[in-house]
Amino acid sequence: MRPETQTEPLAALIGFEEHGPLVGILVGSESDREAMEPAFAELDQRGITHEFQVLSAHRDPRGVAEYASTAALRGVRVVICGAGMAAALPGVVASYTELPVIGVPLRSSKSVGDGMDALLSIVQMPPGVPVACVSIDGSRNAAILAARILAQGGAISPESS
Ligand code: RP5
Repeated sequence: MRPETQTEPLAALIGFEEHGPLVGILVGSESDREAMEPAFAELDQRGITHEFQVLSAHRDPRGVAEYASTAALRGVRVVICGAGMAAALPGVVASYTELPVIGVPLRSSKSVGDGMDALLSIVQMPPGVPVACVSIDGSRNAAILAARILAQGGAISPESS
């Protein structure tokens, strides 16, 4: 019988894998998935393992916190976050992890300024919590940048970067 003081494991750790994927890809909405396809393709082509989750910073802040605070433990080395509109997701993730976070501002039918709302939300992080930012809908570049970061840390061979 478990002692009463034992706490439940964080949901994000239940599927713990020692050699989990190197890149975590998050988006704020299912509607963002298609815009991230170039990132999946780029990472697949380079043989870089990755995982994908839909986690919204405003609809599921607890889920985002759990994911971000346990990602490094599961083997993730870079997190790519795609989000549109007031794109808080990359900044919130960066506040819970010391892993490098790359934000991808996404254009959506509800965007203001054709994606400029998300771009400014991601790129204008206050000092102390850095988020790298690629171009609007620039998920392929996010994947290439992730590969270069991984190569610097020796997580992948330079040929894959
Ligand atoms: C953001 O709001 C998402 O990242 C998405 O780009 C945008 C619209 O989301 P939905 O209303 O389509 O779910 O949170």
